[in-house]
Amino acid sequence: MKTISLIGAPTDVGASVKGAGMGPDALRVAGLVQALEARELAVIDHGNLHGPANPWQAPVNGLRHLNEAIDWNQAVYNEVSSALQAGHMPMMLGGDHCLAIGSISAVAKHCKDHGKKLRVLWFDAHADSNLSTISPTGNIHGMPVACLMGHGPEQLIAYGGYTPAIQADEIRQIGIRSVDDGERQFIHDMGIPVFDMRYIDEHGMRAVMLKALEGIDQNTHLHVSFDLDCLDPDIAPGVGTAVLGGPTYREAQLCMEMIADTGLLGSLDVVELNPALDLRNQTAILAVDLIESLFGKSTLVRINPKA
Ligand code: 6HN
Ligand code: MN
Ligand code: MN
Ligand code: MN
Repeated sequence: MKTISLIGAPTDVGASVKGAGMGPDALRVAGLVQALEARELAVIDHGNLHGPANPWQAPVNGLRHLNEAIDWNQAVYNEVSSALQAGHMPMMLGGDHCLAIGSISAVAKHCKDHGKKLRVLWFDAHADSNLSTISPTGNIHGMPVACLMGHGPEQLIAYGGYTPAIQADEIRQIGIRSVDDGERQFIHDMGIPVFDMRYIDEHGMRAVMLKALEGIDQNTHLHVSFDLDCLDPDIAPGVGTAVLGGPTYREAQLCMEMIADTGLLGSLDVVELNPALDLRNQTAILAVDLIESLFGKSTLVRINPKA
């Protein structure tokens, strides 16, 4: 039986909208543990990590709450690393998306040490590829992809003891529709593969997922970094930085189902849930529903999906 390690990281230090720190508990209230157990998974809920309070300060040198972000990511890095070492599948419950720096740094180090190929699927409305010099906000949740690729404050780019944590060809971004000008240039210069909403509109989600999963094999560790603001705000209003025009319920389900079919999921981040902005916890309930599909719950009537 697979064991899932739930790791709550209740902070919004990377954001400027308050509330993402309540995300882990809202997911628990929405029945995450029971839903996973119903998938015949063993679940160890490690509870919530501890870290510095959010000082709600303005950015300094283009970075808001740098020291707090460093500490939270170290805590996430440590806990995700020990889950992987124990042979468990870490599921990091955010918290804002800056925490993916610690989580994915741990996963990348694990893959490096075990000779595994890494493929990160980054579901997001945003590119999260800002630098302190180009960010319009200074919010570190807008910077994790750049940090993971070696561009960021030195304490945020080397958790695993080497830098960059990941290469451009190890990540695919899906659902993007809000990109700052500086980010656009950075993504282009780095060669990060992006399936933006226009691409999804024109090619369809199935074609996108087939492409995003191209090249994986039995030795691949799939990491899903799921920013819930990827979803259309009509179905997922409980996020801090909502952007119109995201994937529909069925498109999101198809993504999860196609990932489940690979059998290669190795780790997961669920981030940016903001219960303070949600309606009767509906975004958390939707997240749990999608996570069930990610772990193989199927609505298929056919016994052989390929038939
Ligand atoms: N997220 N591009 C904007 C910024 O402030 O850098 C928005 C970032 C949102 C980040 O949702 O994880
Ligand atoms: Mn553990
Ligand atoms: Mn994000
Ligand atoms: Mn986002």
